[in-house]
Amino acid sequence: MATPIELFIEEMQKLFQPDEVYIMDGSQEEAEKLANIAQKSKVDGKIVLEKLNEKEYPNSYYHRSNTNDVARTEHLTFVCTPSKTEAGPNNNWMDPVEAKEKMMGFFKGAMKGRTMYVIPFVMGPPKSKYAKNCIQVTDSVYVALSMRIMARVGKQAVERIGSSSDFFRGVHSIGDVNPDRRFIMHFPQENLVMSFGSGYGGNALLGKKCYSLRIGSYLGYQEGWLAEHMIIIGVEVPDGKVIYFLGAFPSACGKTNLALLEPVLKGYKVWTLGDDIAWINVGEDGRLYAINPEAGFFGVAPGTGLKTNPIMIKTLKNDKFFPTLFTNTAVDNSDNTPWWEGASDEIPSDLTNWQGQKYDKNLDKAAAHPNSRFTVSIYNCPTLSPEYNNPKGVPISGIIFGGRRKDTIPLVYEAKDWNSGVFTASIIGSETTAASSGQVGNVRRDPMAMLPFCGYNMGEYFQHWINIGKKVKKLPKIFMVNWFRKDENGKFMWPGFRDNSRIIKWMIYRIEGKTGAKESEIGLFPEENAIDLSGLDIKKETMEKLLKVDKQDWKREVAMIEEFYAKFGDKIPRDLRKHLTELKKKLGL
Ligand code: SAT
Ligand code: MN
Repeated sequence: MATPIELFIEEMQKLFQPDEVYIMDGSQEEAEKLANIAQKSKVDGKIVLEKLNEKEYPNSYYHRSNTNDVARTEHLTFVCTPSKTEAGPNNNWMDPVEAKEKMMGFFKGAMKGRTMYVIPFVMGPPKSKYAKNCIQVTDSVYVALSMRIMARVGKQAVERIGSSSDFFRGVHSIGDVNPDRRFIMHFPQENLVMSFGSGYGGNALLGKKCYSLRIGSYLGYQEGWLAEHMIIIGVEVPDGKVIYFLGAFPSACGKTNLALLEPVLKGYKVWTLGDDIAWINVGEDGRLYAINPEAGFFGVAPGTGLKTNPIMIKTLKNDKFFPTLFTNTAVDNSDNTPWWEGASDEIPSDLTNWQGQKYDKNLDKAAAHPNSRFTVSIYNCPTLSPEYNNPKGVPISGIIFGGRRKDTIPLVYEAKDWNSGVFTASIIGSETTAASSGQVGNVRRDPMAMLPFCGYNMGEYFQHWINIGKKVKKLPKIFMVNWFRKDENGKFMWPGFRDNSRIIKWMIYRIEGKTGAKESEIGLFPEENAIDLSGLDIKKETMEKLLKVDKQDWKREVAMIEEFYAKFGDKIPRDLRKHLTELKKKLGL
């Protein structure tokens, strides 16, 4: 008798009518074979992969996408639940029957003349009871290779699934890369995603945002855990102890830099466990434990350099894992290396821009696309935590939330307790960035940095957070940070990057009860001189400004929060409304 996996492949083959079917085993030889195929294939008139300088960037390939396919397309992303309320005002909704019909129209025969790659993968450490089994099909060799980097691809997934039908089904075809025929449809109740018309990470690597966050958050709601848009790090302190943190920031707000941080403070070290997604469970001892479902980094290239993120540069130049991919960066023709703004101070003289033309600094805004990306294995990372594959995950002591705000939000503050922390996270606003198509620089509400990724009604999601808190015996402390506050002249006031370790040190002191805190309208603040500023040239008044609660700013903020909450009607938990009322009272509103 055919297994559910075999039946799924057969069904996909009938639907897509590919010339060939290739089932991935996850081996290095296979990856080399696929990279060779990609160097000979064209999609949309462009060679899929081009080999880069082996000496400078071992195992690395360059990919240029269609210029219309460079970011997530939130307006084409749908959550297809039986009722619209289940998806919530935070999602685009389509009736599941209608959505499937639409997708079937696109999918029928879409792989004629192509190969269908079948990708079995596990999200999470394969020995973990928290890990999940998945199969994706795709007709893009670029997507297949990217999946090998981002997930644990191979036979182990097939073995774990066995004769069960309990696995995620990801159905993807790059189609004709036409934005008019592009949709990313999620069916949480069926553990299924259908995606057509895009090869871009968040739209096409279905194990990532689609499964690990949108479907994952729904599964977590059903099963009593959390799927979050968070980094996982272990911070080693001078006495050798390691304290584990989660950190949630909207896309392109420095998450990856924080995940691979090289602290300026002596005796401190950051161990990396993940830079984008965390699955969080209540462990047997009643603490929160996090695993990283992913196996690689899909990071924004621009701004990544030896000064801002030296460990990522080492990761990208490491030869451990095959392959590493660069997408929509520029290429330095003098030595065939990838280049992006911030890779070096000087702009190389002979660049091909991300669109494939000779770079002209008078004509082009930038040589690399602002959302150009690298895709690299986490095993290449020299600061990879030895706990990365721990099936239990790592015990969490602190959760850091953040956003990109030029004003209003102070450099750091702490929530008084779990529910205040949930409130603080629910009101996050952030300036939009290039990771999603649309305008850059507007402030939009992005609770828990999950607005584009929560697969069900966000009001219920907030309640789920509150409920999880009730199940946990030793709750982590919750902090809010803003590295991006600017002065009157539009200059960043806080140096950021490696100096952010100073803020983390303060958090650890708070967690260990080594320092007190001052009450304010919005939360607990560092006492005078409590942040270690040794060796940093920063004025006392700048620090005061960075830690100020400006009532005028907060008045505007409260109005935006009320507007956002109003969208969810009575789905907003009563406790969060109470927090908002209290905040208004404290601000004298
Ligand atoms: O969604 S992606 O993973 O493609 C990028 C991001 O927004 O973090
Ligand atoms: Mn992300």
